[in-house]
Amino acid sequence: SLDDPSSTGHEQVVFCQDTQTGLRAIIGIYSTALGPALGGTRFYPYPSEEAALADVLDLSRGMAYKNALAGLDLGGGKAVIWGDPDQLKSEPLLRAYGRFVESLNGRYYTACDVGTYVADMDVIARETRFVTGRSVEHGGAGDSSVLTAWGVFQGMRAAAEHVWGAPTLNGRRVGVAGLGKVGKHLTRHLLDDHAEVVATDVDPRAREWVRANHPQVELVDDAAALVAADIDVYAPCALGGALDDDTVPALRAKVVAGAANNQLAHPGIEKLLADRGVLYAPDYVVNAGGVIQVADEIEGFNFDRARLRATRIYDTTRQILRLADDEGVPPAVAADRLAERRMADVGRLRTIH
Ligand code: NAI
Ligand code: K
Repeated sequence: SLDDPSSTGHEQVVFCQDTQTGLRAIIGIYSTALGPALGGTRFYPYPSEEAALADVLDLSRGMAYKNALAGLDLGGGKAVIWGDPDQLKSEPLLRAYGRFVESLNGRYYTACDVGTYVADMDVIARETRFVTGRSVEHGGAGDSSVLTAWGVFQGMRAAAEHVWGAPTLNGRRVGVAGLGKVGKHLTRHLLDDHAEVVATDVDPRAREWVRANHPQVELVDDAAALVAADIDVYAPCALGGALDDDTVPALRAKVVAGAANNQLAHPGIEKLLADRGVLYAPDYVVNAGGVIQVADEIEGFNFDRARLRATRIYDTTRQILRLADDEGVPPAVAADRLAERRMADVGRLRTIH
């Protein structure tokens, strides 16, 4: 609990303040067992410091698991800047934040998250070396949604193989909820694989993009209509909490695999999905292509190398689904076990000499 910080298992939590610029940030380092902690900076108007702390503790832990399963030599961390980015964000504030990141001497690498952008990383980089997700002009990896979508497609192939026997979406009907940066790329991969795509987005511009570029894609009114549609695979690519007590009973798909973070509205949903015979490919496993893309930048960005790493999400997802069957647990539990095993086994090596 928050009353007893040692109970959360984090290595380090750093509170940062710069009164001049209004900066209030919290950097959470869950684990450096596999290497420096990597995770983005969320700039968000939290209602309270307690809410900001709860979020950073949760997100940094999630990054440790995601990075471990992505096969990266990186631990898990995350940062939050508490405030309204529209009002507060400035060069001095970002640079003040960058100095705090630098002060951790490489125990934490930052990147983009909700409320922060590539251009912000370029500003932060004027104060610290420990920042990734920078602009292409600065040697950065650019838009991480490219490999996020590629990785989701790979995870979806593994799930399709597990359920239907062949690692392809050929002939399947796939419902894509959210045609943003990731959803657009994913739609293209699915069409290339000869899937039928049914999609939805609240933004009329996104719907217009589909009509203009992929007229064969069927558009439905909203996510509820997509859930109830006759689809084989459901791919949540909009916001978190897509799978809840209302959507799961209505879901007709046999597989859920998508980019959105935190797709399960609460822990009980896992069992609800399993009881309905729906295979859920854990979000943090299949959406790791983005972090793989920005992590590659630390070595000097090479797109082909990063793409190859993201392609391995197919193997990891397959391994997790098999482990889940063998151990009789939901895929998300199997994923956690695999991540914990790697952190323990490889992390141990890093402490013996
Ligand atoms: P985005 O903001 O570009 O796209 C989201 C799209 O969803 C927008 O077009 C929006 O209009 C639509 N949308 C929002 N609410 C909706 C609703 N209720 N019904 C239907 N459509 C709705 O975001 P992006 O980058 O494509 O990310 C999508 C998801 O994947 C997010 O949850 C994000 O956290 C997650 N993710 C993204 C990564 C990346 O590299 N971009 C990496 C890992 C996860
Ligand atoms: K830990």
